[in-house]
Amino acid sequence: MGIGNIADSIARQVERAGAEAGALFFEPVIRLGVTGLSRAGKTVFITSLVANLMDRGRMPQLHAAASGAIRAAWLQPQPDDTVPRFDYEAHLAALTGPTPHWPQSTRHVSQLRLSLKVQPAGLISGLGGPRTVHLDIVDYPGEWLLDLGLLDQSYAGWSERVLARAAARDGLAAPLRAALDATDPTAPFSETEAQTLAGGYTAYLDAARAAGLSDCTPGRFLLPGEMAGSPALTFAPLPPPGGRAPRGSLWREMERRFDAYKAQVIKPFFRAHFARIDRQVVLVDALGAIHAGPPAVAELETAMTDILAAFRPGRNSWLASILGKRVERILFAATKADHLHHEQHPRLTAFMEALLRRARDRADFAGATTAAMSIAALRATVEETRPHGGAEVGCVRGRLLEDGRQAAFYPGALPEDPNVLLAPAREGAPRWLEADYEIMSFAPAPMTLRQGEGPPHIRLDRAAEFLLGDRLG
Ligand SMILES: Nc1nc2c(ncn2[C@@H]2O[C@H](COP(=O)(O)OP(=O)(O)OP(=O)(O)O)[C@@H](O)[C@H]2O)c(=O)[nH]1
Ligand SMILES: [Mg+2]
Repeated sequence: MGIGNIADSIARQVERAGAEAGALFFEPVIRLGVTGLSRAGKTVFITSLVANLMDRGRMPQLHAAASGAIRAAWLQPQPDDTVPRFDYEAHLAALTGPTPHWPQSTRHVSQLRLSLKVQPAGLISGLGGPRTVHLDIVDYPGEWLLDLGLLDQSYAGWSERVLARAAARDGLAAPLRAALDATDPTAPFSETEAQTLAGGYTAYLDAARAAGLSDCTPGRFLLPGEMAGSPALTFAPLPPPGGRAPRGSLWREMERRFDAYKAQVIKPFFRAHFARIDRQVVLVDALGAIHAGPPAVAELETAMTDILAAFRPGRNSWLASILGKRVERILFAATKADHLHHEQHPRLTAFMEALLRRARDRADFAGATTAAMSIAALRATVEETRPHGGAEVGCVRGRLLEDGRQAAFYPGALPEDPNVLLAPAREGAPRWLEADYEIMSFAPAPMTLRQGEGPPHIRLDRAAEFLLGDRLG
């Protein structure tokens, strides 16, 4: 028997053994968490990623796709029976149908399993035959990560912090403050009053979020899901009672509900979903924050620091005790980069890096590899160059969301040095002095997808390579 035949024969045996053992015992699972604050682009990201992993023609920078190592990709029932399935088909139909539109906002955690048949190239790795790698994608709101910070706060401490912040948000918090001024925390508890106060506090959080502000705890107030109206979600911060509040008072019941929120809302989420994640992408609408102004950028920086705290095991002893494994890779992606001509993308990435630097400097990611990128999960624009103020500037053109008209758009030049944005934000400037940064909402462009191609994107393939590439080789 020649060397080649021996190799073939071994290969066949290994293949058979591998197929049997593989089917029975070992099919690796990658659990990819996708998070970001509300409207950051999570649903569009997951939909386009899955579509582009199934039809890989637009994924040249994902090596396993370009080399042909990924032989097939298909959706499977997910392993977690009690988590809602990510509604991939409906979201894809929205984005790529005859009248393309953005998907609905998401109210809860959801999950999807994509299975990949992978046949690595090369003699040694080829011996084992194709193997199946399962990719479990979990979509969850970044606001829920912010809640981690509540675990080591008392109700009194949380109330004080929240009300101090509300005091700095003049106009937004006026109705809430008026309601609280008229409230006696030591008065006997009444459900009607609790509901009114919780409603007022939620309205304040909604207004803060609409103004582009990021710090909006408790995260579940904005996205209550099936828990809407339950006592654990019906509380609000109160001014200090001045001494120990009596039993049966408003303060004591609010305090009890705050503790119930921690035990029955926050902890179960971290245990069931967060603790099992291997790879994480944090999506950030950096352009939206820049457009909203320095206060929004300042809040975004704070929120990112708080979000990153969740990836810092050891800081929170409860979290450290439930973590089954470490998150190995974390990608911070500025989304919606198709609002900018590509010549500006490096500046957006530099802004992302600067935004995260403080948080990263403080965080010990325990060996996790991190990266920052600018991406568009679904490219809704094309680029063009136009005269503007005596020079040629790079614009983008697309279909406007409000009236469907085609329009070219120049968002303003992002500074080369991100500190031009971060310094005024940190110093509390109310608005940008130097420039204005516009933003326009584009609708997804009508498209005819060619055989084997997923929806158009910007650097989704690089994002996938960073997040998954090493496990698909
Ligand atoms: N131009 C452009 N807009 C995008 C892109 N991704 C998201 N958007 C815009 O951002 C909005 C929010 O995107 P989603 O994917 O629904 O965001 P999300 O994080 O799932 O939002 P919630 O479920 O509400 O938390 C969309 O409705 C689009 O207007 C993109 O790649 N390009
Ligand atoms: Mg969503």
